[in-house]
Amino acid sequence: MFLSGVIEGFYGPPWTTAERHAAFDQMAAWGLDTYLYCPKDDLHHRAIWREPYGAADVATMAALIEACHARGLRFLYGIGPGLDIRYGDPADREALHARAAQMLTIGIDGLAVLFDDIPDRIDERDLARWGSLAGAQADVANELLPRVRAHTPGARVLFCPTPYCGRMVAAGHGGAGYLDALGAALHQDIGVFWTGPDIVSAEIGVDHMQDIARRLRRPPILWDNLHANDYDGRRVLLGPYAGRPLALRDEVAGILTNPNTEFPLDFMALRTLSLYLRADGTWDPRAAWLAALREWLPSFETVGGPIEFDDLVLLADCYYLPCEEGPRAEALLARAHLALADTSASWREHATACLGEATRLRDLCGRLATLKQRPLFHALSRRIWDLREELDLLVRAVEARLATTDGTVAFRSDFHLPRTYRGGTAARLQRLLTQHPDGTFTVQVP
Ligand code: GDL
Repeated sequence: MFLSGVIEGFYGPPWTTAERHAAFDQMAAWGLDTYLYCPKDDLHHRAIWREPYGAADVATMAALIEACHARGLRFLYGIGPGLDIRYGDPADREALHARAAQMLTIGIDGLAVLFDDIPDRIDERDLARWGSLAGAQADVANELLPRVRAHTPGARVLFCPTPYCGRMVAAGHGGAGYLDALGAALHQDIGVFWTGPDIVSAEIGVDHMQDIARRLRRPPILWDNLHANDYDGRRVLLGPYAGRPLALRDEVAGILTNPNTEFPLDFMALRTLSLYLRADGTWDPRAAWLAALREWLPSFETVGGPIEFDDLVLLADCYYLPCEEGPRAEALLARAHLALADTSASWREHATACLGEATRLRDLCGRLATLKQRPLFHALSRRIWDLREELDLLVRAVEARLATTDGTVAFRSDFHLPRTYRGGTAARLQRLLTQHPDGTFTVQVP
């Protein structure tokens, strides 16, 4: 049975109950069928995985599961014991079974045992017993399967490996031969998550998935981090579901997206995934994206009147995909480069064109502060503040250049002062090491 839907599986503040209900509404309306609850920062998910929920949390979770079921969706619960589990310890096994039983009692449709983002250590005794980390982890999941099914016939058990993408396997994470050992040891009915060639995969090909399926001895379930933004606080990902051919759907046992931490910014991720899953024949991510963006537009009403569709395209192109800006943002960047650095006879033309577009986008960022949907504004606020600051500086720089006769760029801004602008420890560390397009870093000599 193919699973399609959403993973609440990122780092950072978990969604609120109201946001989860809104996610369920969207999923039901758009034909997505599965929600996996596993926010990294629910303490009971990872840090204190042995401790059952208290009465108040149980009531909240039970109501959430009911709300999910009321929309006809499947509710899976994820638990991540890998930070400190002792694989061979019967008490740890019992703790895990007790957690599973508590969640099954309140109605979950399946349990996901997640071993991602943990040290790939295993103690000597466990290694001697199972021969590998993969063998030990598979044994934990295999032991759960009959218990889960005895409690809830038909419930699913899913598994996230410690190396969960091609790059990790190539680096030997989890130990040599991890995937093959897992494929051989894990019960055939247990589904396995996989994120593609990378943790955040710009592209995922059919050949890649077929190779992983062979090694795992089952088609994986794609845990897609394309729209996740928890690894970079300055960005949100509003682009289309892209970089996956339609034929990929036939190579996997499901596709679940783990999107932006801020739920109000996940409309495009969920909507374009749902369009991809239903597409016939060809998949044009940009066309699907433009259609989805039109659906999202009504959410952008401000107290000062509506945002135009074309404005929203420009804004969303600045927050597109992890490895790709949208075309309007690329055009703006190219124009900004010419406006500041071109030395040909036409630099003034470029500078004037750049001023128009940059000013428009800067002012749009300002106008968004009066969005009527305040949670949407709050989710965007810090990011568009950042963008606005940079656009404001760009406008000042271009204006300063236009005021010269020789086109040099050297100016000061009273609104971009040393230390308060681009200051702080993280920003200063960023300036110390410069990364080049091939990935290598060199030291920036001051
Ligand atoms: C990860 C984490 C996930 C996180 C994502 C993006 C998996 C299986 N685990 O490695 O929780 O949100 O990267 O940062 O993807």
